[in-house]
Amino acid sequence: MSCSRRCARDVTDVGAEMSEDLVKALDELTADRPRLRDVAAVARASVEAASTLEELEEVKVKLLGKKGSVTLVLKGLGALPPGERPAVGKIGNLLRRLAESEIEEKTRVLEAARADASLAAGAVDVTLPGRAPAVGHRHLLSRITEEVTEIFVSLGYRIAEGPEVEYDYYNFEALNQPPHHPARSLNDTLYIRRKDPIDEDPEDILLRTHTSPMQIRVMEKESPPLYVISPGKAYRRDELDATHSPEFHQVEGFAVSEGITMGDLKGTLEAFARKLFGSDRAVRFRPHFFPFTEPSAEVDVSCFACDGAGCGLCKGVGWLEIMGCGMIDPNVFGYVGYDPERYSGFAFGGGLERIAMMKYNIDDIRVFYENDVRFLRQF
Ligand code: 2NL
Repeated sequence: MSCSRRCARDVTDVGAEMSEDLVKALDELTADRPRLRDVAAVARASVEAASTLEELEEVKVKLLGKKGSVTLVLKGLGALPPGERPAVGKIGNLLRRLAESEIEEKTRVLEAARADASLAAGAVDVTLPGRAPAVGHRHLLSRITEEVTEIFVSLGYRIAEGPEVEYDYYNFEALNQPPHHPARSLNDTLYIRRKDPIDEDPEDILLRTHTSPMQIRVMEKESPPLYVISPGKAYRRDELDATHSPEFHQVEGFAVSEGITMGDLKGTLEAFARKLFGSDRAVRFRPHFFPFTEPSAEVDVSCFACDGAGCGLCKGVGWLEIMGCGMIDPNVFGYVGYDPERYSGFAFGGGLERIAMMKYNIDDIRVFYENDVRFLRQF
């Protein structure tokens, strides 16, 4: 911007010198011809007064057009007494050169000004400090999912992900929950109605209630030994409150081979719990019931806030429940075509929100889904 303004001034200065010679000559020649002096003065003043290129064009017509004041001086020569003609002719020519050169100079000045204005209108000031883009990071749930799966990957497991809309067969039946099992209740499960309920049972597809159906799919397709971890979304008919959400995240895993025992299950989950919650954690297995494992247990870690003494986090119990587990029920092996006399295995599962809430002392599950960056950016 400053350059083009400086250039514009330079142009004016150079032009002014050229015009000055013409003005001086005209001044001398028109000393006793006031009308011609006026024509020169008006011509210069009107070029000077033009403030836009459009106005300058009008001035040009008024001075140098067919009926322009300067043109008329030259055109009028014929009507003058012959003795006057050379002197007036000379003045007329000087007038025309002066008008032309002043218009030309002014054109350059106004063009430079117009370029300045349009630059300024769309200006990017490259000297201003940059605006740093806000760099985000992964969501706490994504990080916890990765942290949990990475621990199992380091133990030799592989990750299997699959559909969130499932067949009733994979979600319930093959997991030893037959048609009248209470877990299949409409009150707990989000069934999906098909477009054509005549062809198919309208209630045989649903939003999976856990990620175990994926594990059935892997077992059905492949043969032991298998070590698989399966993270993902799961859905239940829950009202959203501080501890429930109809959409949540789970991680389940299983190991199947020959000779797998409950000792392997305990060692694996102890290693996992200590890696996630700290090497000084105690781990306990509390007998429980799940339809797909027998025997079954719930896994607790000693509360890392109070080290087992009892506090607000563990509600005075000294222990935090992190997941469920058990030895895979022989009936499940029946569904996937494994010989339960030859193979055995264990399985486990837990809610990822629950694990994150315990690890980071979060008391309301809704903060995972509300996308309030004031919460999210702390992790
Ligand atoms: C829970 C219970 C558990 C499993 C999940 C499982 C999967 C297959 C076979 C057998 Cl394919 N079991 N998963 C087993 C025991 C417990 O989780 O309520 N977690 C929050």
